[in-house]
Amino acid sequence: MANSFLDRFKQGLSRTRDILNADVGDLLRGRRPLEPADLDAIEEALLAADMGVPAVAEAMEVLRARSREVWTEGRDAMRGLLRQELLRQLEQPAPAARTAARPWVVFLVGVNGVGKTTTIGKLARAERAAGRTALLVAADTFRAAAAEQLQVWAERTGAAFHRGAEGADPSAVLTDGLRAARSRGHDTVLVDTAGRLHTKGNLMAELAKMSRVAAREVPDAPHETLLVLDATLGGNALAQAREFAKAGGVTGLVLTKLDGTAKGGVAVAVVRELGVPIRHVGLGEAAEDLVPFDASSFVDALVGE
Ligand SMILES: Nc1nc2c(ncn2[C@@H]2O[C@H](COP(=O)(O)OP(=O)(O)O)[C@@H](O)[C@H]2O)c(=O)[nH]1
Ligand SMILES: [Mg+2]
Repeated sequence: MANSFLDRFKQGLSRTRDILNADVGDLLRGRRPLEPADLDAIEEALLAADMGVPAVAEAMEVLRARSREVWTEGRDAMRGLLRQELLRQLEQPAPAARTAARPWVVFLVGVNGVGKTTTIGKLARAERAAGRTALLVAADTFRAAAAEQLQVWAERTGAAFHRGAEGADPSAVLTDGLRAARSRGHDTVLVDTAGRLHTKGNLMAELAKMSRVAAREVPDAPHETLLVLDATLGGNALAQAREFAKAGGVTGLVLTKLDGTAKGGVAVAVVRELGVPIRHVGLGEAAEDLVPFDASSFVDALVGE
């Protein structure tokens, strides 16, 4: 099981890992004490993988401090040190475990195109596989096509579906959806939110309002708010993350499109920046291409051989 995650991460992160292995693999293998120029090369490779300046600076401080001695500890000692550093930066307290709350309400937020709707489809599949019923709520009312796309996922995964009219107030659609979930006894409600609004109204204010509305219908809802970030955007995903974090309430991250990007290091940057854990990683467009995040396998896939 653990190995299959590692394999999938490895596959997904192969382009990011290639940067590190091609440019500095020999240095990390540590057959000699590293010179300042070697350390600069390692730093550059980490930045090229989009780990972000603060995370890289912190890791390099440790590598620089120990580079003169650690290589004598044998093959891969430098790599081990880097691995430890990245793991330390990626590890976050685990989110509160799922309670008996029913329905369990999850919001997915993020800008257009990052993969919110697709991720809901993948999560719906996982809910169904776990033997739970799920209702997908199309609160992205900006485009009719958005609701239709979600409906396709509902049909594909055997989940129930709720939508409002195009251009309807997202909070009103949400209220109706949650009432339907309660009366039909659904286990889980997955809420697809808009990355843009019809009105010039502020998206963050709208999302905050939706949270209040949810709490009125279901105690303590939303139980999770997952911010979806597109790994291919690298550092730009970080800027988006900051905006959404300001709106508050983000309990976890989903990092999509890790397959095929060389910017997988952005995982370290966003966790460090927001202080919330990555919950899932998207490794493709199909329903089964969502993997629970595991920091240790992820770091192995990133800096392993
Ligand atoms: N390669 C890849 N594509 C993805 C992934 N997640 C989503 N996509 C694609 O990204 C595009 C936008 O996804 P969508 O769910 O519509 O984004 P939304 O606007 O945030 O709802 C679609 O073409 C998806 O198939 C992923 O993990 N890997
Ligand atoms: Mg969408």
